[in-house]
Amino acid sequence: MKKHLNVGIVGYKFMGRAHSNAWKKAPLFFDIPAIPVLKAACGRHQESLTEFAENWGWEETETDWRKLIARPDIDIIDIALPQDLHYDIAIAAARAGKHIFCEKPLSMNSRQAEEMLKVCEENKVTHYLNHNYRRTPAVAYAKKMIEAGKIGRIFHWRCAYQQDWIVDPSFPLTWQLKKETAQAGPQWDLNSHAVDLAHFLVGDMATVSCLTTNFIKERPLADEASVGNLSAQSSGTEMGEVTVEDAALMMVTFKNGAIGSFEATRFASGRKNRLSFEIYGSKGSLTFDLERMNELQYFSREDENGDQGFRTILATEAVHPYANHWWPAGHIIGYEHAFVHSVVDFVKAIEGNTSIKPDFSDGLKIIKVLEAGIQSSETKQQVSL
Ligand code: SOE
Repeated sequence: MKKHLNVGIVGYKFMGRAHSNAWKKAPLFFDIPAIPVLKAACGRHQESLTEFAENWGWEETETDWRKLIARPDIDIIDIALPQDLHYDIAIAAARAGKHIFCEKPLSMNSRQAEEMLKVCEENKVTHYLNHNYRRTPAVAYAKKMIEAGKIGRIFHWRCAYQQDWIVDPSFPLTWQLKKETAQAGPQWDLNSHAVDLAHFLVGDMATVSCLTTNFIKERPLADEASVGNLSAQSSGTEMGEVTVEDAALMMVTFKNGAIGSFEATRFASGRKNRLSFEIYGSKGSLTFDLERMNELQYFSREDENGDQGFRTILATEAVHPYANHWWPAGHIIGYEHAFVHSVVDFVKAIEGNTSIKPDFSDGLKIIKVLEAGIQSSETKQQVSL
């Protein structure tokens, strides 16, 4: 019989559900060295927590994360919470020798991120930061194509992460719109993913220039109980100040000589969760759009001159990372699958005593870029990393 790894999850909303699904599905579709057990779910409100735990098959519940971490039967702490709650839990979990699966963005600032990384390293626990999009087959295949030299020297990275869930001024002031809980707006929430992908596919950055803006300065206060999957209701007519930016535009230089741009917004009407990137190199180009996440567009300068043009790669063949564990070629996969792939690689890393990317060191590097962006937008100066 395979070894079991007991998971304790903290958080039971959007990411709690996405992670629960991943812990359950991973051993069904992948042959992994240990079986994750959905041991205990933790949250503050017993009634909704119990409902969540029963629905997803978590064996037990805890309403205090400190108690969850103190339990000797828990091997992994899964932090499926907003970023203002990561630091204390990650530090305590690492000190207790638990492996950590943490939602992005890593932390509120680089000081916290440095400490989180240090304590994980001191306690030799496996730490993973869930930038799930790296493990989309099409994106993982893009990385392989770049490594195989098919794009050549990269000149341009062009990325836009666009959503539209707060265009309506009556959308309430949820935790994502307050500096004390979110640190920043799309710069943290969305550009953290985009910067992770840029690090993964292009490389480290040298300088950052950034412009941020705020379109709606005040919103009705939120009824906290109603805050769900990017939806929420207001609690009445009382208004509160929006203390994060609504959109961020970054321009960067990479250490390898490439240049890049990042656009992150929650004000792009009609764009629900559109993370798109374009990479232009000396031998060819690649483009990706999360709203068509099974596809990659590839242009090769080495094709016959008359035949040249962007072609669509449907990343569902056995040769595409992770794809052969799911369905026959052409039977597409979705948003939740990358979370499953993350769990698979995380369990392999724990059992193989190796690290997994992105980890807290990658998270720290990302936070430094995001911070440099905010600094640049405030000072109107380019910032060197
Ligand atoms: C909200 O903008 C959000 O849920 C992000 O927080 C996630 O990381 C992203 O994957 C989808 O959008």
